Amino acid sequence: MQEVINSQYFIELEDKHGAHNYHPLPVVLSKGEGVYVWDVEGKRYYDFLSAYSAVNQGHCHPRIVDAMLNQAKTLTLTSRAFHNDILGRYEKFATEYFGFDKLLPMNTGAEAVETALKICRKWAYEVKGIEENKAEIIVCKNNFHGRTTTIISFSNDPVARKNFGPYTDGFVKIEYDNLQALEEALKSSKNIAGFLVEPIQGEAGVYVPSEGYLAGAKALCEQHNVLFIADEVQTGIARTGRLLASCGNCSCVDKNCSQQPDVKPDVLILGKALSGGAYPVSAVLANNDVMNVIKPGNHGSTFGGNPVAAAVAIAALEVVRDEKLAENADRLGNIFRKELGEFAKTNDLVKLVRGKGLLNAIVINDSEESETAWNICLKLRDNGLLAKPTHGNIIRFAPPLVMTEDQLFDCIGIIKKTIAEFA
Ligand code: IF1
Repeated sequence: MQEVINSQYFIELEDKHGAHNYHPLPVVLSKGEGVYVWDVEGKRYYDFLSAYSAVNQGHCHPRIVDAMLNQAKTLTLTSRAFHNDILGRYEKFATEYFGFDKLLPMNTGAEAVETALKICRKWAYEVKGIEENKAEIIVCKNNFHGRTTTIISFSNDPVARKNFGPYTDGFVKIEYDNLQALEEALKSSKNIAGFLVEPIQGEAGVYVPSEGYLAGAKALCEQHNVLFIADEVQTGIARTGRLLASCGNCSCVDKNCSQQPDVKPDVLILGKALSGGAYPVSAVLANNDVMNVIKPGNHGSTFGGNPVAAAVAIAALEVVRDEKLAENADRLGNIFRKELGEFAKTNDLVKLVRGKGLLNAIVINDSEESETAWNICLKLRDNGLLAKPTHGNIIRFAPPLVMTEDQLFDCIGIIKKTIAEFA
């Protein structure tokens, strides 16, 4: 008997031989190009997750793939025990691009967050003068910053943290989007070293804070000599319609762009789209007064800043700039929220649509524990569009930023039709 090689076959392989640490939508992909992915049966879908905003530049972008292949044929890894001829070029390019003195290269988002926390603590002891082992970092309720032991120590998601203790000390949790809570926390202790924040809370359900929150938070941090640490792993690199969601260093429209007040983080954390999804590349950026606390031996990674990562990241950032992806995300995002906002008024199932740029979510009129969002995502899949719930009642919509207006209207049609039919 011949074995049938279909989607079910690959799902069973993973089920049998892989750890069960995910609950994927039942679809098995084997090819991607731009805004599209194909399953093993050859069915084409619009990708409305973009690998959690890693594939902002679109699947298999030829410029990024070429950069990766060329570098892979030349030199893949030296470790940081030796210099190589591309890391410095990448560091110069990326620091100028984002407007910081220095960059520390890592691989995954969680590693970059860990790096930022270590830099912040060391700065607290060596520059701010906090007593050893007393530094505290303020974080927000319902945060998502990754999966390491320290990061889950300050998560409040029971699924992410239960039975992984003992946890790392030194974190103070406050309500997100609440400047008064931040001010109280800053005043409550002289040992506060930093404030770690997502400019938009992704996992919490694409929660966009009030206008002025980030600028207000930055000002409070400055007043208290505390580092403002922006986790832009998900929101960064054009996703929200600007180069960075937090930062006034905006390359999306022009230098006089006034969409948001200038907020320049003291420490900027990037990942995901820094490689366009081609390769794990993350980084922490800061100015010399902060980054110079890191000395040889304090921190590192075998693969961090490797030649392939450096080549890929340069190409990925060039694509964002040359193809004006921030502007496109801004323009298409406005269309998306307008269209689905109007639809929500006529449909009882959709409560609201929210987001910024092409990081959006719809909230379904059902409980957080319901399976409605999941079931809608199954129907969206059947209709050729892949999205994933963030909670039982919230669906995130984050397509690649290379989408055209025609494609977007096609997708809006699929989403409206699917939800209208879902009764
Ligand atoms: C998973 C969410 C997205 C992040 C922010 C750091 C990291 C992430 C703001 C860590 C990672 C991912 C990881 C992914 C699910 C996911 C996610 F749903 F959990 F919230 F994107 F929306 N900071 N986010 O969002 O980066 O170490 O994964 O490279 O499968 O856990 P990483």
